[in-house]
Amino acid sequence: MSRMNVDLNSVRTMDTAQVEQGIRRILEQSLGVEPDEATPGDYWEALSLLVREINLDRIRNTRREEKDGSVRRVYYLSLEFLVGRLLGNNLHNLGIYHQAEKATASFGVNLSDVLEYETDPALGNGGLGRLAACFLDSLTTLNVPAFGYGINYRFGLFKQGFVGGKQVESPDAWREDSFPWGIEKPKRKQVVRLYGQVREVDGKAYWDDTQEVLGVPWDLPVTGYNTERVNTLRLWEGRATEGFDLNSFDAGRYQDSRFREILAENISQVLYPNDSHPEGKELRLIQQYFFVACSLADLIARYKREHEGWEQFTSKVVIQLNDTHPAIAVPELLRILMDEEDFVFTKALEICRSVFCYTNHTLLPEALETWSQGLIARVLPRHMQLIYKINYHFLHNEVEKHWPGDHQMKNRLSIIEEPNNPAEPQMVRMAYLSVIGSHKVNGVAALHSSLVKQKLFPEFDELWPDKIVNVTNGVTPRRWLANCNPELAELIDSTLKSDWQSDLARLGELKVWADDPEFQKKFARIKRDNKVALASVIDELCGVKVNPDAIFDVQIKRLHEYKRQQLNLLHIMAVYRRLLEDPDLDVPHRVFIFAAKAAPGYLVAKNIIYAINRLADRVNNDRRIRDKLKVIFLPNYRVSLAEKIIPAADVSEQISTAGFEASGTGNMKLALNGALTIGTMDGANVEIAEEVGEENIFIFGKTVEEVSDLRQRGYNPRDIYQHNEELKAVIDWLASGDLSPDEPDAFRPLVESLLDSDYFLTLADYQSYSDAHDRIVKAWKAPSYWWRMAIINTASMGKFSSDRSIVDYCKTIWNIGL
Ligand code: T68
Repeated sequence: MSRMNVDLNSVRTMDTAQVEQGIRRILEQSLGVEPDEATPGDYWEALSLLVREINLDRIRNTRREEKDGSVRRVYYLSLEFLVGRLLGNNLHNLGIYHQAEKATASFGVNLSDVLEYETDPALGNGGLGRLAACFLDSLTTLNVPAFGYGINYRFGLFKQGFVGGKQVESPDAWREDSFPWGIEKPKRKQVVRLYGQVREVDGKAYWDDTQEVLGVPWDLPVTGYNTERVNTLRLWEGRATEGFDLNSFDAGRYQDSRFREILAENISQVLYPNDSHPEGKELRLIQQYFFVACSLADLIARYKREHEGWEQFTSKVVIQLNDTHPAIAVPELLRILMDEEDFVFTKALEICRSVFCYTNHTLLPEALETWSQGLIARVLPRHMQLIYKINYHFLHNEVEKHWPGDHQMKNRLSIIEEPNNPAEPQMVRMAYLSVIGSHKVNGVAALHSSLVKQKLFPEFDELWPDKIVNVTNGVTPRRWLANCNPELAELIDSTLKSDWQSDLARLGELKVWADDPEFQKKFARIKRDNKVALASVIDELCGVKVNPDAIFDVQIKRLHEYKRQQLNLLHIMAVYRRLLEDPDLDVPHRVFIFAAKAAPGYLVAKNIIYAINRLADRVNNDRRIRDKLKVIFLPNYRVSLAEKIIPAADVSEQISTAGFEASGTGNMKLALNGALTIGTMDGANVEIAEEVGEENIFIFGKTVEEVSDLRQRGYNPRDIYQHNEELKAVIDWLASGDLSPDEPDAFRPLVESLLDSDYFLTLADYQSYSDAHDRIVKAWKAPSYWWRMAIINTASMGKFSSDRSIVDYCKTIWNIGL
């Protein structure tokens, strides 16, 4: 039994008076301000410190209960955790949100203003980082003992602004604002070694002459819903080893000690802003090794505090690798077991294989990590030796046994990729290392997992038929419905009278209300209220007034050609032209809302942002179309902005080229909040369509098979351009420079990418996409039909709770009984 026995009735709460007293005490005694002089920021800090006290109590209890070591702990290793703001979420989880609301009101302040004061720790790029945060929430809610391990970056993902419509990036020094959640744990620091060389003496390896840096942990408490358990997210920060190294200084090696300081100080400075884009910097490899080495040393120390010997290690520890970013953990654990604990190689590898599991999040070839052999050999010489050893064992025992004498197969499956050109370096395939070092590999949606088996790792799937499995992603219903959409949560509460927040499948019971005019009215009213709230955010951030009775059509996600914001753009341009041709057109008012950051070095992505902003400028100021169309690009997309957009969305754009979006999780959040999806048969859209029924979703575009057929036949985007009059007109318009008279060639990168290669088949899917939008317009004109669909969408999202994902991981991957 790995769950902690928690008596749910014993979950302690506070009443309003206690919260009020707590706030007053902290204001006066810790912050030194009188309540009547305190700012909303002071209230935020006081309330956060109060919650922190409760969490610290609970974290101690959790640790006490686990001390007997009877449980298997999950260690979730991820370079990214996008946890979002924590105060509101914690108040909800602790069951004291309403008390806090009343307590702050008694001081004359509004809790929602107080919550706005919190900075959003942007320690991730996108879906992968947010998934890690949802999983921590669900692990805790399900009472699974778990740690998240990552890096406490000083600068999170860049802040995005627009200058003249172009993206500009500025650093996000989020920790410079007050952040009471992280607790430094200097006693748990670790020493990490880098560089140096390996000596072998009597068959034993010694890794010497290394540079050392310190990893100091910061702990963030992770609360769950309806549980007293508090798990920990432990984030490492790089520091120089104690003081100034006098020995090196005396020896005249000032350079060395400075080098070490500079290195240590840089390790945890910045999050790499590349989502699914290649990045080959030495510092990134060092970041990966740094947090892996700290985390493994930390979890092994914990294991040793609780157990004698290594016998139980594999039954008490499971380590999930969030993509290949922590893959260096495989040779690191092997190194510890062999060089420090005297295990023989085969036993050590067996242990690795029973504790590691690997989640794949992408099929994009350019996003599959490889490191040059020379770089690893320089930074981590012992690890490079061990990678060769794993590879040799794998190829000469396992591959040889399955495909005797097949040298081509050995080449294909080798962790080391031989270059086509001998002048190029050999590359280490981190995905292969992860597959070979793990006991399970999973994709993140059914379609994606089957493509992982068939296209990415077919030989591994043949060799180990049970290794590759699917766990469809999910989202936490606490943050993504209960907290961000309180009005809808209340309607559901009063309708169902059951705890849907911890059993999301219960939402299914809403289906009987889908045709009820009263229920529809309430559902629609809530959506409208949320749209009014978003309209004021839009006005504040963009200075544009939008009509809350218009269709709010949203595409919010990282900017990438495969996600096809450019398809949305082309279609909006066409809608605008139609309106110019006939301003009396009987169409509903529409607001197209974007939010997305582009990787700073990804020129076409930035070009798409610029084009959308220039179009927005034109459309939003054109009186001829009488406000029938507005285009909004909200700057600086992040978790807290998503929480405002998602409850207000009518239409959810999930329009990636089939076969490219591994899963998507925004698609789940939007449908959960009653938005209708316009989407391709890609990622988890396929499963969403299955759940809501094809009549309640707007599916368009080529399927994976059709995409691959088209490519085989030879795809020429210019054929489509020549034969589709409307599409040709909008592309010509884009190319004409009319939208950017000051810079007539501004959109050439985008136009060229569309007409010359169109790798992501934007043109091929255009007509089908435009037709799907026509179906949306038609549906909107019949409100009872529209709201029926919206309610069915919310009601059908039970499957997409991250609680279900975690239950799946427990059963199929971690061997943890619930
Ligand atoms: C996303 N991946 C998938 N990657 O694109 C999305 N990559 O389909 C899926 O729903 C989500 O993962 C969760 O499974 C990412 O977000 C990254 O952010 C990333 C970061 C660094 C390097 C490569």
